[in-house]
Amino acid sequence: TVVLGDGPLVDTVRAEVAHAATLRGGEAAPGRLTLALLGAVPDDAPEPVLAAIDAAAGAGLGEPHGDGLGEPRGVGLGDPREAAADEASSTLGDEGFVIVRSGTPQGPTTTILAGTGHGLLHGWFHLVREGALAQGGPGAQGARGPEGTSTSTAPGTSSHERGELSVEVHSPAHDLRVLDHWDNVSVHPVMGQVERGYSGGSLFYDDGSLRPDLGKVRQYARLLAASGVNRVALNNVNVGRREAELLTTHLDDVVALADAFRPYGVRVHLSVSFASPVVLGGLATADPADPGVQAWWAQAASAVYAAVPDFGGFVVKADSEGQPGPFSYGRDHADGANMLARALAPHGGTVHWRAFVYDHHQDWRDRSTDRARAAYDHFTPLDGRFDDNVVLQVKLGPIDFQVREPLSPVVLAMPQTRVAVEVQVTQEYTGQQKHVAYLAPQWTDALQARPWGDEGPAVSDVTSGRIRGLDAAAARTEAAASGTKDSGAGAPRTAGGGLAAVSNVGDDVFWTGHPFAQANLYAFGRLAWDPTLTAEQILDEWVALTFGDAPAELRSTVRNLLSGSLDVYEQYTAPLGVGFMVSPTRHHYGPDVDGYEYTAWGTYHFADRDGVGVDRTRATGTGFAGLFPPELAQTYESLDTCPDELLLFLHHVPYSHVLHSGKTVVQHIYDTHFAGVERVEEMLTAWEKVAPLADPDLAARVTERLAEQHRSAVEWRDQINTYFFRKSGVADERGRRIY
Ligand code: BDP
Repeated sequence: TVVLGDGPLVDTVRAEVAHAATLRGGEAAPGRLTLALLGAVPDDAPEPVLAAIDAAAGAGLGEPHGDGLGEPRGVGLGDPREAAADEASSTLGDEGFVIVRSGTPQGPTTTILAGTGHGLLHGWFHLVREGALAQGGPGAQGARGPEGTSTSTAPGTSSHERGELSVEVHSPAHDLRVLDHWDNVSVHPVMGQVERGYSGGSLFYDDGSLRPDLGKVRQYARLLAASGVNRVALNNVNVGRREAELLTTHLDDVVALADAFRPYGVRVHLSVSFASPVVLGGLATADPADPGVQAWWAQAASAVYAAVPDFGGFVVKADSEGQPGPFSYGRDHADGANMLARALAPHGGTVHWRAFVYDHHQDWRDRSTDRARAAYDHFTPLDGRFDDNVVLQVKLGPIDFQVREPLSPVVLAMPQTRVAVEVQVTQEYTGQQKHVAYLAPQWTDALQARPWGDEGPAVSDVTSGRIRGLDAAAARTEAAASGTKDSGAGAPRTAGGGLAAVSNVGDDVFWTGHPFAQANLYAFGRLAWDPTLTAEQILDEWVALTFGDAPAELRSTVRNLLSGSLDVYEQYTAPLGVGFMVSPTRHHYGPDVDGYEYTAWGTYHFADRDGVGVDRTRATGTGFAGLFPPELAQTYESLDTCPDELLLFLHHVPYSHVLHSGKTVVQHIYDTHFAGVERVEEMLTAWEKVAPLADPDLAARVTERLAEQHRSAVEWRDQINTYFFRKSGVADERGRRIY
């Protein structure tokens, strides 16, 4: 293996290559492997390397021309080598890479080229992934060569064959692939060190200060880079005093963390308090229109960039759940976001402005207010007013990271805004890393959905920026006229908002509390890079990378436990998209059907003796169903077409209402809750069989968590079934015991 080029990330690649050589299996690819920066390829490089440059130059992403292999070298004006390298560089961008494989009489050769060390690093990890799949895929046979792995059709990926050469060009669909840490520097009296953290303490902070040894953070950077994440926000969106000070008096902490992440190309961001000019700067106001406030932020941004030149930008939770914001000064959220954006713009920074804005003091008796539509009502009137370096970060669902919600309609309604979708990798509402819940299917369903109809663009075309600025309906008509399916594909790519996620990692020895929850972190990174992957493909990769050396029986059991685990969780918890029903006192863990029903938080199910569910129709409810593109709005509005799994999110129905499945609502509740517990019991049995094959510490942890999952699933089943039995008075038609 040869690595050509210089620079910090190239050194990282060299170190990775050297490390791999010490491992069993050693080489990441069979035969001869060259990794090279485009600018570092010598004129007398071997033929496949030279061919790779031409290939990258010719393979325009998204719109490959010709066979993707470009014109033969030597055609054109000027120095053809340099011209080809330049063209290849611009095709590949900051993080892309090209892989060329060829057979030579001396054996197979693999060449990876990139314009940057970052691209080279991604190329290396790509090979490692393929190698793991080849050696230790989850299938019982355990052998799937790279040729057996499916080729993705990601927006940034193209692959071509010509003669002896096979060429793949890869680049990420999203430039911004951000993991938000809800870590507190000082331990919060209620939330602790990490808000909604289920993996021990923070990797970064310990009881009020930065950890002196950041060795684990460096390993974490490697884990993130190998998964596809390229940005990390270092502190909680609920910004306390000590956390706010990261921007000023404790900037050294940020410098140290940025140094730990940098070798793997991960850039750091900070959550900031909108009130910083008052709280930290001693000004009398934080009004975004005030020139003194603007000057304060400009100065703060300059100081950060002087210390951390590759700083990413700010994350802001404003006017939400007690956080300060522009509303206090009679300004709107475009005024607030743009003020910060202008402070960052000279340095190339981005503002991630969260759309999670709602009134958490609403009156539960007032059925005309609906938390599900709050973000839409606040933000869609502002479309077109945000500066180019503002990303509006919208939670996947309109309420709050529940196991089942429709997509937030805000994502689809702001064509002139860079929109990011935010998911929760930390399992706040999905079992808190005590329950197995592989979340990728939820994310792929949402990102791959085509809300404007089958001929229209996918949701990930919005987050990647491929349909930004396009009227989606027009894009769809255009696609129909030209006979193409994916109308996003031909559109020029603009800066998209990307994806963001709340991290599930802490200082736990398995990183994520439940060892299997690592799969969620990995899946987020992979989907942020390529949102067209399937949840099952990603699971195969994760199992191969994590359990590659283990016996096939263990690998396939782990895979089976994870696959479908979200369905199991959904079966024994809140039914049919109704959401919440969680315990407020146990921080959203475990059942409490009426826990939020008579509070101000806006999360209701309206169960009474006759029926259950929230009427969000246009005809008789809050009108939320009407906020979607027309066909989807119609689907949701009508009881005839509303998908069963979202029924109670969108409609209030009698218990006797018959679902598309043929069951009544109440019988569905009984059946799924019994079935969910049975499936957990099957999981327990399956795990018991293979646990002796696993590392003893890991086996012990998984065994302990599965036992807790079972206990909790039984609790859920009994409380939910009893509740609905007592409310409705309808007996289980199969006569099972309900307490
Ligand atoms: C809720 C969490 C809360 C977060 C909030 C947010 O319970 O801890 O602060 O989301 O996203 O789901 O800001």
